[in-house]
Amino acid sequence: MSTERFYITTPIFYPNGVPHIGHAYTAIATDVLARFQRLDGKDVFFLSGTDEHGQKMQQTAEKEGIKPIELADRNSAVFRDMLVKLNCSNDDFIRTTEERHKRSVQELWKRMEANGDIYLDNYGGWYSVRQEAYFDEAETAVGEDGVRREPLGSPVEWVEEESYYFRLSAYGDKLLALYENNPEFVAPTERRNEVASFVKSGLRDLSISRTTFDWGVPVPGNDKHVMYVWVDALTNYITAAGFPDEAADKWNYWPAIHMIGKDIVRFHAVYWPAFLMSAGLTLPAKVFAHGFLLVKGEKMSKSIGNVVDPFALIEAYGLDQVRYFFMREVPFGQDGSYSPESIATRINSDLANGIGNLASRSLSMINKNCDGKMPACGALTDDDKALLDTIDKVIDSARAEMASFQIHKALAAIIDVVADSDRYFAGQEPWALKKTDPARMETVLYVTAETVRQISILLQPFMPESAGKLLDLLGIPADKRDFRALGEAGRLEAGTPIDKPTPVFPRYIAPEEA
Ligand code: ME8
Repeated sequence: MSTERFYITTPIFYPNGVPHIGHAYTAIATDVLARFQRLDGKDVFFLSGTDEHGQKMQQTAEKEGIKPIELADRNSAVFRDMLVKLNCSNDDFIRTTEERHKRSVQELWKRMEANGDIYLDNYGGWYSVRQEAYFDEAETAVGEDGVRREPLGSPVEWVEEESYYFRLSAYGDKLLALYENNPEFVAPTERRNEVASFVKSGLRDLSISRTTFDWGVPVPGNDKHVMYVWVDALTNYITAAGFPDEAADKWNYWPAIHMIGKDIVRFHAVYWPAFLMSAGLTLPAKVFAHGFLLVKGEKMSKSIGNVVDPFALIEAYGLDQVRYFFMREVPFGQDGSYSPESIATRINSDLANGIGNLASRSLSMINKNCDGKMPACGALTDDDKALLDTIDKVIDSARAEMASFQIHKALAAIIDVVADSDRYFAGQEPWALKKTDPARMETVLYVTAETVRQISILLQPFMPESAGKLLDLLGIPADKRDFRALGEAGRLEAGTPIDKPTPVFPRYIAPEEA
C-alpha cells in the first residue's frame, strides 16, 4: 500500500520588507499541520518561499539604489532564516526568481493561451505617476480644484497601455459549481461565502501583463511584457511539485492545501482555480484562510508603530512558548489578539504549572522512589482505567479537529488531559501510598507517566523541541515517537532508566519583575 500524500503550502512572502509576526503565524500553523500529518504516517510535502517579482520590489530596490535581485536575495534570506528559527519543517523553499519557476510559469501561460483564454488588448485606468500605480475609478475622487486624486492625494490621469488579458469572465459558472459541489474547497464558511458572492456579482477579464516595468517573468513570445505578479506567484505551488514534469513522481504530491491569510482569498480561490481549469490541471485540494493577528485589538501597521518582530518575540518568550501561544489562543480561522499579558498567562498556566509541572512531579517521584527506573504497572483500578482511556482516545478528537483545521481545538483536547491527570495524581496521593502501599504508588506513577508520554507525543507538532525533551526524560526511543506508538501499542516499558527531570517549561517572569 502506498503512503497517502499530503501537500501543504504557506503563501510565498513578499521580500520587499522583513517578516513580521503575521508571516510567522502562517508559517507556524502550516508547520503544525505538516508535522501532525507526518507523525500520523502521511508522506508530507511542505512548501514555503518568497514572491520576488513585481513593481513594488522594483520600486523598493530603486529607492535603495540596488538591483531588484539584490533586494530579493537579501530579504528572501531573512524569511528563510525566520522559518529556521521557527523550527519549521518545510521540505522546500521556493523563490520565484529561480529558473525552475520561470519554466513552469511560462508553460502555464502557454497552456492557458492554447486554450484560447489569453488575448491582447488595452488596459485603461487612473494612473498615479507619483505612486506608479493604477487605481479603480471608485478609489479616486475629484477635488474642489477639479483634479482627480487617489486616496493618498496624488493626482491621477487616464492611461492606457497594451496588456494581455485572461478570460476570467468565462469561468464564473465553473467556479460557482466548484464551490457548490465541493463546499469544503474554501474554508472557513465566511470566506467561502465571500468569494461566492464576489463571483456571483460578475467577473471581468483580468489584466495579466505589464509593460511599464520589467522585473518579472517575460511573456512567452512577447518580451515587451512581463507577467502580472499574481500569475507568477500562484504558479509557485505547482513549480515546487515539478511542473511541467507531470511524469515525475514529485507531481503526485499535487494538489496541495493552501494555507493563507484572509487578505489573499480572492487570488487563491478565484483566480488560481480559473488559471488551472484553463490549463487543464487539477485544482488545489483546499484553500484555508486564517484570520489576522491584532496587537491589543489593533491592526499592525508601520505608522502606528506596533509591528511585532517574530525574532524579538522568540527571544523574549522562547520559541515553543510562542508556537503554543498562537496555536492555543487564537481560534484558527478567526482574528486573534496578542498582548504580552496573554502570552505570559498561557505560558505559566498551561505550560509551567500544567504539563511541565505534571511531568516534573511524576518523574522526580519515579527517580527518587523507584530506583531511578520506570516502575511496573500493577492491576488497574477504575480510576487508572478511566485516565488511560481518556488519553488513549485523544488522538481521535485531535485527528478530527486537525482534519477540519481547528488547530486550537486539537491542541485544547490534548492539553486538557493535563488537568485530568493532575486531578488523578492529587486524588491518588502517591506520596502517601509510598508508606502504605508502595506497589500501588508504582502503578499510580506509571499511569501518570504514561499519560505524560502520550501528551508529549501529541504535543510534538506544536512544540517539537520541548515535546522532544519530555520524551527524552521518559527515555522514549526515536522510533516510538510517532502516532502509531499512541495508546496501548506503545505503553511505557518498566525498567527504563529515569533520571532526575530537568525543567522543560520554566515560569515566565517579566524582565521588570526578575
Ligand atoms: O501576500 N496576521 O505576501 P505577504 C496574520 N506575496 N497573518 C498575516 C498578517 C497578520 N497581521 N499579515 C500577513 C503576499 N500575514 C503574496 C502572497 S501567494 C501565491 C503570494 C500573512 O508577504 C498571511 O498569511 O504580504 C498573509 O496572507 C500573508 O502573510 C501575506 O504575505
